[in-house]
Amino acid sequence: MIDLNAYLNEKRILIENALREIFISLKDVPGILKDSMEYMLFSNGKKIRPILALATCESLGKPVDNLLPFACAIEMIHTYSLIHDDLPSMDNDDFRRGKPTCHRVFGEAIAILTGDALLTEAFRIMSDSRYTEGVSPRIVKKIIFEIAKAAGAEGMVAGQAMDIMYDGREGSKSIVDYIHTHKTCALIRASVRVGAIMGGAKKRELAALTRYGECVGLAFQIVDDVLDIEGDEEIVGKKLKKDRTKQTYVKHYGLATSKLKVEKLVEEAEKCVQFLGEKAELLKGLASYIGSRNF
Ligand code: GRG
Repeated sequence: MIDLNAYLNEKRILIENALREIFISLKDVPGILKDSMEYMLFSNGKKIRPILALATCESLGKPVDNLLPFACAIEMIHTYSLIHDDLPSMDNDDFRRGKPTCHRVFGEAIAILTGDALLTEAFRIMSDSRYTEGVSPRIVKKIIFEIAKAAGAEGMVAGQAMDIMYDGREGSKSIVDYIHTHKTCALIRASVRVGAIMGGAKKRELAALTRYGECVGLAFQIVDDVLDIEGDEEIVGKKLKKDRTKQTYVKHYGLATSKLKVEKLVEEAEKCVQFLGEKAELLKGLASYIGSRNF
């Protein structure tokens, strides 16, 4: 039996240490930018995306050493998205991860630049031979493409644009589905796929793991919508009940259906990884953790 909490802690430390190494290697960065990058990168995030990547690779029986820089890049892109999402021109949030948001501490211009720096550095790391030495160029290219597609104008940014455009409007089920699958799901799905690619997944395995990623990605966002209504601000670490004007799953499907949908998605995710046999336990555990999180 896997001790999931121990696994999550162990991997969080692994990712944080790797991020620290990357951060320390950045020498010629203006003080305020370095401070703001450090403030956000080492601020108690759950690291669920890089953990999903590592867990997928491990479940396929492959070591994660070569994957670690890519997992860090995913976390850096996620962190940039949170910084920009919190800006006054976007969600205008004062708290994130239980602390004042980046722009509240460093000002709006530096917060924008901190996001820009994290996004750009993520792609530098994935293409820097110092970090990718042991990986074939074909796999490196495949992974960079996967992450770029998920984070870009057809992925996370598309979802965020629609989220903003539909703020305060009636919207519809198909709009909320679009927003969730792009804004949140795309990067989570890509994290699983990157782990699968590095783990040498065969075509059918990759397809099953992709669906697993879609299920946990959507479940993750619906839980977020439920937490906005029912969560505890202290535990979640940000201001809640802020999504009333937004396109949320709860708005269009109701609270009970939203919770049921999460259960169904977790069940489907668990079925998707049955092919792993005993090795499925970890990904099943992560799916259930995502479906039942309270922060
Ligand atoms: C600015 C391009 C751009 C995109 C922003 C992801 C995102 C898109 C915005 C975040 C808005 C939000 C709060 C969505 C709910 C789901 C979500 C992504 C929550 C934050 O992710 P966690 O819980 O964060 O993994 P931690 O703090 O644990 O890293």
